Amino acid sequence: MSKSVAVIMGSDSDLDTMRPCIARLKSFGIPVEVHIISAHRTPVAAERFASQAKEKGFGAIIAAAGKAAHLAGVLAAYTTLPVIGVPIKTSMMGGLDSLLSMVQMPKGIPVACVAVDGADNAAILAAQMLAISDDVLADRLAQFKAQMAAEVELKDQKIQK
Ligand code: RP5
Repeated sequence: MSKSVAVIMGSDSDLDTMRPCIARLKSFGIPVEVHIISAHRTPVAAERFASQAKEKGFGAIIAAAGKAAHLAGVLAAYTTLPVIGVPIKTSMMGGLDSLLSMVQMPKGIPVACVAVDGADNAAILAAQMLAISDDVLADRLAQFKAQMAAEVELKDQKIQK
């Protein structure tokens, strides 16, 4: 059984964007726990969750937030687990605000960050992190990549006709 991954969102309004992340993690057989925890609205819960995450058996944390998107950074402050941020698209600045809030971390507290609304890639990156010490998961990732390559090759063959 592989380690689990926590998917934390700043708001329930982030859930639809994050559904592909949750589905992808499950497709790899990774146990997932999903929570709504806000860096600003529930900061004590953010500290509590991140402080306990490693001993609870999580191998990585995915944190999705928009606007002043400090969630990933706050979680990273309280854990040695890798934290992957998903900046959520916003109506005001298209998610550039979320991206910069998330990625411009001070030296010493890194956050890995995928593209705006990059939920699927966050799941794949978390799986790759866990696969470093999980050969079964590494095989599933290899199969996933082989299938993706086969689909691209098929499309290439189709346009040759
Ligand atoms: C952030 O503000 C959330 O992560 C969300 O992306 C955004 C808007 O939140 P709501 O006002 O919809 O709860 O904290």
